[in-house]
Amino acid sequence: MRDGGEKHPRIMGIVNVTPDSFYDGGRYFDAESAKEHVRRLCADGADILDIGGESSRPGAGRISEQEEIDRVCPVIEFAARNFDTVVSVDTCKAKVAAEALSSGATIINDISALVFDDEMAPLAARTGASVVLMHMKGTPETMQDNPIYDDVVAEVAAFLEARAGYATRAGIAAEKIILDPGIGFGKTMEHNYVLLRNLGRFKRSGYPLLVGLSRKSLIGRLYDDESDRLPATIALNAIAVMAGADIIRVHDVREHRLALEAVTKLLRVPDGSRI
Ligand code: HH2
Repeated sequence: MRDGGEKHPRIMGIVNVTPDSFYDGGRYFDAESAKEHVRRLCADGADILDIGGESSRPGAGRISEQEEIDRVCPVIEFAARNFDTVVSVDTCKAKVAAEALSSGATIINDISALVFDDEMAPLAARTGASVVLMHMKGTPETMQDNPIYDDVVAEVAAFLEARAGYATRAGIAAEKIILDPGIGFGKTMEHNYVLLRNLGRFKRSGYPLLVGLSRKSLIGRLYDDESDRLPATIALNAIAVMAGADIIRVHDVREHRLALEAVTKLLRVPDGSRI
């Protein structure tokens, strides 16, 4: 993720082919509007598209593998065929991931960090796909039931390092592994902010770091109006990039692309001073 020591944060644009995602559920549920969204995000400058068919918000309906495949694969194929953008599939199911890879995805974004499906690690090892390993406490159904940690940063870091160890033992190359502290997945608002303040801890393992905080409740609780979440999303993502995030996962690609122009400029000032 580094070029000659200079930072190039990547923007991962979210494509939710779902009826019930917390922010954009239903907006891109039919294949045509999802494809239109892909076109838009590519034109806006997405480096990666993360295409998912099942919402992970607490209380969202679970769907079958076949339904998930039917939702995501036509959109993945469209994105991979028509654009240079890297395509990621947001799934915890190995059968869905296998079909997605055949359709042109090259990253498996597994919010269970290869825990939910034993076939996921061998699949990634066999195919050479990259994997995002994300921390979640419990499952999407249980994760927000009073999450408690003694030390949230140490516990999330230990979990991610253990999962990276599991992945490499399963034959996934170290350079294919990306870590993600899982903002909003089994964390209170306070936990989320503590994790964001301590992103540097996750860089110690040497793997690229992905942060997904776009429009989530850590921001939403501060504002009454849904449309007021974007400025804070951009501000916190800029801070995440300053703290070492290599990939930011966002709904609003154009706005982040514009904001990162200035942030990247700031990061590259060659005067050697620390911020
Ligand atoms: N957040 C969501 C989904 N997938 N993957 C990673 N690696 N990191 C995240 O923080 C992350 C993720 C939830 O956001 P969204 O996709 O917008 O909502 P929903 O799960 O309701 O579809």
